[in-house]
Amino acid sequence: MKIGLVGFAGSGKTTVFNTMTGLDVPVGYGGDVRLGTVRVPDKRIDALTKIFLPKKRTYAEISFCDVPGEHGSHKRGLSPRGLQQIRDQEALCLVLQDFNNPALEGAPDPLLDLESFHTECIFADLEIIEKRLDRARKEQADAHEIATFELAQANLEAERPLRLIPDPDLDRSLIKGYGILTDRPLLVVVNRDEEHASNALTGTLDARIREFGAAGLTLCASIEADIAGMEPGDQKEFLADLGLKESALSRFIRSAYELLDLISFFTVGDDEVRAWTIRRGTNAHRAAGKIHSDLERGFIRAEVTPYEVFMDYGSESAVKDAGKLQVEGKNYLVSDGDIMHVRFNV
Ligand SMILES: Nc1nc2c(ncn2[C@@H]2O[C@H](COP(=O)(O)OP(=O)(O)OP(=O)(O)O)[C@@H](O)[C@H]2O)c(=O)[nH]1
Ligand SMILES: [Mg+2]
Repeated sequence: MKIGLVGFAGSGKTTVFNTMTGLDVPVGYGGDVRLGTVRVPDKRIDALTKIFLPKKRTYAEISFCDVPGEHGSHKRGLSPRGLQQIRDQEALCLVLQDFNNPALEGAPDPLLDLESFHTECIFADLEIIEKRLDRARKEQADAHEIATFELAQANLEAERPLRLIPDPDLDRSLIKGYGILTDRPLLVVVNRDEEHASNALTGTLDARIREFGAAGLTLCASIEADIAGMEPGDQKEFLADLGLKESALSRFIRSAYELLDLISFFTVGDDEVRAWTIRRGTNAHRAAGKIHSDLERGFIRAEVTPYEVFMDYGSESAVKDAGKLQVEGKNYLVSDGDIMHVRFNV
């Protein structure tokens, strides 16, 4: 999954990037666009690895793209370059400054920044949609296409992010590929001073985040970045001192999976134990295609064991002997933690 870190100058994006990736990119002012990848920790993969002793173990991955803010302008906003960078990301993470940054003028105002970001994205999308609509009308495109763009336009004019429109109402296949920002899942990270890091989100800020169909998370990125750079043993201790049970990365991943409605299924064997990320509601046929297109094309059946069942019996043969192996067809909806073997023929 590709997540773009966006936000206004000095909001702490690079610090969040360091927190998530454990890297040590210089913070403070601008810099280059950076990419970093993290493994999605999963205890189930560790447990399966102990049983199968595979040559390779593969976790799910999230890649972060850190986009520098727009400096030097009197108005707080996103740069055209910044907007361009985030268009090809699958999800956006907006970092809001809610700490005193001595390099910036004035007091932090995360609500104002959230509203400005929202407005900027609405206008950027409206520009694209209106162009498409004009062209579709000129070229006398079919009525469905025109209606789709009109629906998008009407929502944007009412300042409603497109992500709020449920799937059956908006034909997303027609707006895909145009880099529409308000249709991207949005995670809002409220970046706070140490003392307020663990306070819950409340009030208008919380309400607006929900109204935009986004998920919110609070943290103190500068402290968490320091912790992320430590040995795993020390990390727990420092987190406990802050009154936190989990690292920012774990909390972030959990929110992201929830927001995007993602689940994991596993493939196991002597060669590799591997986690695959899919949307909840994906059927076995399409999940097989995630592993390899041949598996989707030649799909015969999926042999499925839920992770917990597998752990109860301890081996695939024991699961089979107990009659607990599920044999499923194309339309089976894959569940989180399913261990899948796809039988296929091409
Ligand atoms: N007190 C405090 N300072 C922070 C926090 N997060 C970042 N900072 C500081 O704020 C300054 C800016 O942080 P960056 O991470 O570089 O911000 P940025 O959003 O990447 O900035 P640009 O890329 O220039 O737009 C740095 O001096 C950080 O150390 C935080 O949670 N609390
Ligand atoms: Mg930066």
